Amino acid sequence: MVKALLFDVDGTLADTERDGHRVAFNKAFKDVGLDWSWSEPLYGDLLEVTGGKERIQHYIEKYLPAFKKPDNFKDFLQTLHTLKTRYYVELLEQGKVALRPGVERLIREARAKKLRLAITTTTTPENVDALLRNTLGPESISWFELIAAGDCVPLKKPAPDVYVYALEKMKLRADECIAFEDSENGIKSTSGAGIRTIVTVNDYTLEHDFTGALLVIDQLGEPTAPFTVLSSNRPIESRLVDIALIKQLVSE
Ligand code: XBP
Ligand code: MG
Repeated sequence: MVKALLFDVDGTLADTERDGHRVAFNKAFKDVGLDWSWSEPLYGDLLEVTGGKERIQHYIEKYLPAFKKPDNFKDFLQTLHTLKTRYYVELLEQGKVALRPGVERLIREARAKKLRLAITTTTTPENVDALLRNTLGPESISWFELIAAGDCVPLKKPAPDVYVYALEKMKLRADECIAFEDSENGIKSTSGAGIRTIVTVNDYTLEHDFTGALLVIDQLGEPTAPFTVLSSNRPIESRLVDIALIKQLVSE
C-alpha cells in the first residue's frame, strides 16, 4: 500500500537548474572577482555532480587544473556557495521559477487523500523553503512532514542516503513510498534505498538511464496537457499522474 510520496526538488518540482541555480552560481563567481562563467551546455555536464559546493569543487578539479586552491579551500567553497544561495533565493522571490505541470495538482490530491508527503533533495534547505513559499504559498511548507535537504546526510545523490534518512525519520518501509525524480543520479539514489520511482525528464536529463523506473514521462500531466510516455512498466491508459495511476503502477 502506498502511504507516502517523496519528491525531489530540482528538475522535478520545478525546472530550477538552467535559469535558476546556474545563473546564481555565475553571479556569485562575478561578485568575488572570478572570471568563471558556466554556459548552459557546460552546466549540463556539471550536473553530473550533485550539491552546489561539490559541483564547484568538481569544476575546479576537472576544468581548471592550474587553479591554485586557497589554503582555506572549504571556507572558499562555503563563501561562494552562501553567495550563490542568496542569489538563487532572490530569483525565487522574484517569481522567476514556476512549478512543473501537474505538480501542484498531484500534491493537492495526495493531501486530500491523506497521503504523507516529504521532500528528498540535495539542494540547500533555504532553497526548498523559498521555492515552496513562492509557488504554493507559505503554508505549503507544513504540508511536507519532512524536508530532507542538503547536508542533512553526508553523502548526496546518487548515494541512497537522503532516501534512507527519510524512511528512517518517517518510520516507513521502502515499499510504502513512491519517489519522484528527474535524473539518473536521482533514480540511482531511490533504487539504492529500494523505493519505486516515477521519473519526469527535463532537457538536461532526457538521455539519462532510468532503468528500474515504474514510469518515465515528460511531465506529470494536466487534464488539458497530457503527459507523453517514454517508458513504462506496464501499458497505461491514463495520461496524467494521479493517485489512481500510482496505485495501478504498483499493483501486483
Ligand atoms: C540538485 C542539485 C543541487 C542544485 C544546487 O540535485 O544537484 O545541487 O543544483 O543546489 P537533485 P545547492 O535534484 O538530484 O537533488 O547549490 O543548494 O547545493
Ligand atoms: Mg533532481
